[in-house]
Amino acid sequence: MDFLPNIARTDKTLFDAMKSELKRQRSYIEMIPSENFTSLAVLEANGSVLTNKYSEGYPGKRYYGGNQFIDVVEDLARERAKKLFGVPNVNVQPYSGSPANFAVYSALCKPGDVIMGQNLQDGGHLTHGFTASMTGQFFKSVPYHVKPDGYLDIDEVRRLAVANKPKLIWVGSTAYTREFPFEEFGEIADETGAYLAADTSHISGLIVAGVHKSPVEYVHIVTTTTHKTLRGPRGAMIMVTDKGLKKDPELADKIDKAVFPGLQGGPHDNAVAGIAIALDEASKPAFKEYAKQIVKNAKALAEGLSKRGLKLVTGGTENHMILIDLTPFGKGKGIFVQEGLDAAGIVVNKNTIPQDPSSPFYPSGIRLGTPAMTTRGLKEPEMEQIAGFISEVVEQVKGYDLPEDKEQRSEALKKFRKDLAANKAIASIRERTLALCSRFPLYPELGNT
Ligand code: DSN
Repeated sequence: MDFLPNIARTDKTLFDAMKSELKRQRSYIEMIPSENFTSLAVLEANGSVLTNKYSEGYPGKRYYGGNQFIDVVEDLARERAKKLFGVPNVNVQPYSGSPANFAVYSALCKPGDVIMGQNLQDGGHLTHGFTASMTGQFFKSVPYHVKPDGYLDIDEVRRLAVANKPKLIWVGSTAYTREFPFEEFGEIADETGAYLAADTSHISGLIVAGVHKSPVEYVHIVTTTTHKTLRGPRGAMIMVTDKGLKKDPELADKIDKAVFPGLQGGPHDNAVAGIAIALDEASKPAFKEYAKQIVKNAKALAEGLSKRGLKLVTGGTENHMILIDLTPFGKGKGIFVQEGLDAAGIVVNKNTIPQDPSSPFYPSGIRLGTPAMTTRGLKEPEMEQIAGFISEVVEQVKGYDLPEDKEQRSEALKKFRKDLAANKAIASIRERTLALCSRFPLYPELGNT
């Protein structure tokens, strides 16, 4: 199969960038927990003629003609999601996770209403009420936190909910390495009359495979992106549960209206087709094995890092993710470790940790995840090897400090990057990460780069 033959012919500059991206994906150890490698079938759907169609509305009720086949596609995606997650209603049209979450607010809240979500530095998502997000500006956000041991402080959640009577409570995060206590959140929502929405973006693949508890029984709404552990195209879904319909029989209608016409125009039907494929793939026994391996790999990586003396938030993991706390080496070290790892061939993201002494742009943690490399076939022995690489890189860069002064900071980073390019230990790790990647080919069908 030729790689992008038409782009190669018509747009050389763009083609070169896209080909280089394929090469990068193949030759780096991808450890960003929210990324994955979709199947070729999902890629095909995303690049298909479905991108040409406008289909505002929902199956059977469209504003434009010519949607008889788009209806089939969207119904397939909706029915597969209902079956896989065990919910009565699904909207597959949100463009991505943030718009999906915003649709939930639009359906349930008025500006100024009280909402609760996990604090950003404690692992929560921007759209769960962080000040820099519109969700923290349009609504009165009451964030809850994790305890000093890194686990969710469910007593605080209860206390804050009783005191503030929120309209909506979010459970779910982007940087939390333990199972969510959905049942207790459900009780708190019931006691206080709040709607409860689970944002399972990171863990949906684990949930449908049965390796993480499902929130469906306990919450009114579930939102999820489709491109993380679920391994589909970029997109999102909003699901309404039986419990949600019991609380509010109009809930599914409210969600549908909030997505369209409330917030969006025409759905991205090419993405909806990709979601249908990903959901079918996720229903297969092989996906269960894949999801189990994601968690086994994360545990193996966590053990490998801990035994090398690296401190992990909560001391380990129960899902696909690990959060390294770099504060034993000083504050704001995330950027040095992220860039050091990148130079060594391992892609991660710097991340805040609970009570981070630094800032979100220069945080003191590193977030790692195993979904993408598990797709490539890596198992526990390779995780042990990667833990070794990470620990070697941390040794190389932990002595660099981030000056407080902005100008000095940019000079310090320049010098750090120059040092990194000349660092022989990092170059030796890069050779080993390249060798590891070459043992687990990615998209061989797309030909040589
Ligand atoms: N950017 C996503 C993540 O990395 O978790 C969340 O929006």
